[in-house]
Amino acid sequence: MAADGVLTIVPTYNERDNIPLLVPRLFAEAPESDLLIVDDASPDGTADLAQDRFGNDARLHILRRTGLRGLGRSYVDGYLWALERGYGRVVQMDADLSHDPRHIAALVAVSHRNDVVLGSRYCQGGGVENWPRRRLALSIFANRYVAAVTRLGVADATSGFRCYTRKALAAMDVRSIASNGYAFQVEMTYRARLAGLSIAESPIVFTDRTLGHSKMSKRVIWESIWMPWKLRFGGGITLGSQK
Ligand SMILES: Nc1nc2c(ncn2[C@@H]2O[C@H](COP(=O)(O)OP(=O)(O)OP(=O)(O)O)[C@@H](O)[C@H]2O)c(=O)[nH]1
Ligand SMILES: [Mg+2]
Repeated sequence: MAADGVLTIVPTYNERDNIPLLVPRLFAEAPESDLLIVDDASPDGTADLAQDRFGNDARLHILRRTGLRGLGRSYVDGYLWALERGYGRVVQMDADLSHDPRHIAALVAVSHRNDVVLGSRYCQGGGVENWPRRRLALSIFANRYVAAVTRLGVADATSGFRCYTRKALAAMDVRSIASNGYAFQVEMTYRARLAGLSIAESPIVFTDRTLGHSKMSKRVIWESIWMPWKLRFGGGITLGSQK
């Protein structure tokens, strides 16, 4: 890995249908990027499957988590893994083919001028495909809600397709993040603002998952309702520098 290399982090939980499609697409679209799959001991054997199929590619790394499952904790473990190994940029994306690896190059390019780049569905050129109307309405509402409460000034604060520079991750004190679902992305954006980092949006077209199952839960939705208020009025987030 080059000193200023790119690491793409993909959290997985029961994604054995998607991983065999995603990994080759990702390496084809972003050949310069290493890939870290952060798997939460998926009962369907996602991590073993990834290892068996793609383990001979030196760009692939698998972080196998044990203990309590959690999307937020998985991202944080991935960021720390990247910081420890000296990567210069981290891209993060979902495994379910909602996020198209063809957008990685633009996210990385924009990150040369900005500390944080959000892959945005709700900016010029961005969009959503195949989402049921109800799901789209929920996402648009969620983003307007977050924007009104947090005053972050971004169009897509809940997007999970992003790029962070090393400087950004180090400034955001990621170890202390408590959120887990969509609120995790919002809290990361909020911390970026708090740390005075520059945030840009780059268009992505998001496609609804067709294989595997969503892990969105009631708890995740509740968390995304109250977390923006907590961030604004009682977050008590203080950013210590990390590395
Ligand atoms: N490591 C880890 N990954 C997870 C966990 N929950 C979800 N993921 C992964 O995080 C990504 C996003 O999860 P999804 O279930 O697609 O959630 P979503 O995109 O909000 O929901 P849908 O729009 O319905 O797909 C996928 O790659 C999941 O496999 C978890 O607890 N641990
Ligand atoms: Mg999804």
